[in-house]
Amino acid sequence: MSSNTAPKRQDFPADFRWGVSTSSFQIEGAGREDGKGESIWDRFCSEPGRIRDGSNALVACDHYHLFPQDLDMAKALGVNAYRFSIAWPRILPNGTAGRGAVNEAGLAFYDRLVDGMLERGLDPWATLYHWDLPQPLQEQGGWLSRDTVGAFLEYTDIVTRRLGDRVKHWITHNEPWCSCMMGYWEGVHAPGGKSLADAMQACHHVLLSHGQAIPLIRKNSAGAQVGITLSLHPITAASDSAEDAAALKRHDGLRNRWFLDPLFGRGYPEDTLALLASSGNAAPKVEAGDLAAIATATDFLGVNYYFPEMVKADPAGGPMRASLVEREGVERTGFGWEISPQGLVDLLTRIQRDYNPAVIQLTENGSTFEDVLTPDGHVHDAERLSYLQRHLSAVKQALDAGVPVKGYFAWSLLDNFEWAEGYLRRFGIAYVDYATQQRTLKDSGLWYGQFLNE
Ligand code: IFM
Repeated sequence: MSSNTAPKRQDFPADFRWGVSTSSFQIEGAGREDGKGESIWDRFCSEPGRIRDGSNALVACDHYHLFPQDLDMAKALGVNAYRFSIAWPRILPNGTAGRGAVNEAGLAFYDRLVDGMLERGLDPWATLYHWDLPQPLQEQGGWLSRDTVGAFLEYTDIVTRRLGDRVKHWITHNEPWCSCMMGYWEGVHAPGGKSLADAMQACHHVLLSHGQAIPLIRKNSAGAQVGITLSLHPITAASDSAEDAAALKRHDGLRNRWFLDPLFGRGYPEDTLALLASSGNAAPKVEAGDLAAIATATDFLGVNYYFPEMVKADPAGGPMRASLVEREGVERTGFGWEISPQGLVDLLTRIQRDYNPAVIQLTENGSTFEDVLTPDGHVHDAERLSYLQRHLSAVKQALDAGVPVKGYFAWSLLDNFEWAEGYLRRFGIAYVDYATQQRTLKDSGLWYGQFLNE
């Protein structure tokens, strides 16, 4: 199938999982309702200059109240799976049960949400951590503190005991790169840290909490499938030079292998560890048994794909920096991210070749453009539609090449709060009018529905 031809559902295996993806902080709103505690993102939003449009997510898409209509829309699209995340501060406003009661109203909300999915024939895919750490835990060090691993296990135990009878797909963490590197090193995400060493320590604790949570989830949710979702990138070098090849290896080490290697039982990559050691002693502290825990077997690897990267050597940039090359003449999304369906094929085949996971779930893929709700009541998002079609064709290509991709989740069902960009970026296949909370399926969403129902 050429990547220019619209794909057809029948081209995919009958048991392929079709979904949409969302996250708690980005859509729920109800930021101060029913006992929900403050998260690091609530705090980050309240700090001047952090969010580009000065907004916050206290209301967002008001999904907390409007979820029945959102689930109706997902059902009408014809998806059979719905990915969502649980807001830890809704369950444990103080972060841990030891320092405050479990918030029954928070658990009851996720009961209603999950039951709503099941009533509509949508398989619930729950992510336990999509970045909204309770602020009280941040005040104890956040992911820099090993105690947060214990707090995560406590939270996981409470949630999976409550929902584990109905939720049978669990994702421990969404994109540790973003929560740790953007949050503790680049300073552009909560909690706004600026230290590479901190980011690496945070990352280690996140991965450790993933590994230690797996047996707990399996105990509380009989027959559940458990995995982690990573944001991964295919990376190429700007030239054939040895310097650019070295830059590629360095960049890939931190971006991709740092996560994949330990999850697949190889420990942290030696070359990246050496670079970290020479970069202000930035390698994380790892205790005996940690790497074995991180390598605990999972049922699937969640992959989020958005864009490829190209790097060239940058002698002035310090050992961890390979400078990114902005390729000219390529298509880009509204965010400036390069559009490359071929990049998805390359990424998936590389993961299979190098790590051979039994199952890959494409847990996010999507794009942002300047959408306009026109007077005819439509959003003619031709670029997103084309992006979606071409990436589905890429998935098919990867399947044909023998990659075990078993599901595709479009990011996202709704336009939503796009972190440091606030509401300036619309990733939804449904447009949200934030003033009225009206949802309108964009042309891309209408097409996804036709594709799924044909
Ligand atoms: O909105 C985010 C999501 O929370 C995590 N993956 C990438 C998306 C687009 O930036």
